[in-house]
Amino acid sequence: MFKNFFYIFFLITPTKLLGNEPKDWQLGFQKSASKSMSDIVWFHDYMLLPIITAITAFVLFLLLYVCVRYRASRNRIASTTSHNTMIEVIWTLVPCLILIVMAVPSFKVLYSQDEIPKADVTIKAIGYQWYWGYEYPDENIIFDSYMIADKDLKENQPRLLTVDNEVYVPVNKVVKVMITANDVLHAWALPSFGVKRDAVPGRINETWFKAERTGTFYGQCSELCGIKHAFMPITVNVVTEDEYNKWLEEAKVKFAKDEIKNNIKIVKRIKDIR
Ligand SMILES: [Cu+2]
Repeated sequence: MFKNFFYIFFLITPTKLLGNEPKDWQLGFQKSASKSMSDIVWFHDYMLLPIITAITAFVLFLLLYVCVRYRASRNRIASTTSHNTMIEVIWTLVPCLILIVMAVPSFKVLYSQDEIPKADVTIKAIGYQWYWGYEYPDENIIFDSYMIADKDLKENQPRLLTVDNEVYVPVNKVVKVMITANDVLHAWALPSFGVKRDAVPGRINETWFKAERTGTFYGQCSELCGIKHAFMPITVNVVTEDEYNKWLEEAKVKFAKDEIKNNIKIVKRIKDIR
C-alpha cells in the first residue's frame, strides 16, 4: 500500500524535487544541473505541456459535444453538410501558428547547445563494447570506466549506474566533450546536463555543458549498441576547483597516457620474446 502511494508521489512530483539519477516510476526529467537542461525543462514544462493539455482537452470537449448534441435519437434526419470554408481555414491556420510559436524557443535552445563556448576543460569520451573510455587530451590522462557489478556495490551506490573510474569536472566551468566510438554506435548522455550525442566510429561529435552545482551525476549509453548496452553507465563527479586540481594530480600519475603506452609496449615485447 505504502509503495503505491510512493509511486503516485513520484508520478506527480515536479521535476525540481527529483534527483541526479533516475527514480522508480519517475515521469518527469531529472533535476537540472546546467542552463542547457533548465532551458529544456522550461520548454517542456511551460510550453509543450500546456499546449498538449489544451489541445487534448479541446478535442475531448469537441468529441463529447458531438456525441451528445448530434446523437441519433435527437437527429432523426441526418444532416447533409459536407463543407465549411471558414472552419477549414481555421483548422489549417491555427496548427501552423502553434508550430511557429513553438519553433522560436525551440530553436533558441537548440542553437545554445550547438554553439560551444571557449572550453575550460576538454574531455574525450570513447564508446567501446561495452564500457566508456575517457581521455583528458590537455592533461595526458587516459582511463577506462567499467560498471560495478551488483555484488560489488557499496552502500548508496546506485545499481547499473556506478562505475569504477568516474569522470571529474570542475563546477561552473565550460566542459567540452568530444564523443566518438571504437566499434559500433553508442551515445553519451547525461540527463541532468541536458547532454546527449551519438558516438560514431571514425567521427568526432562535440557537445558541452557547464555544471551549476557539485554532486555525482549519472547517465547511460543511449544508443542500442549490443548485448551489454544497458551495462555501460556514465558517472560524472562535479567538484570544486580545488578538489578537481587534487584529482588531476593523482590522475596524472594513475592514468598517465605515456605510462599506459609504455606498458602496452612492454607487454608486446614480452609476448615477442616468448
Ligand atoms: Cu553503447
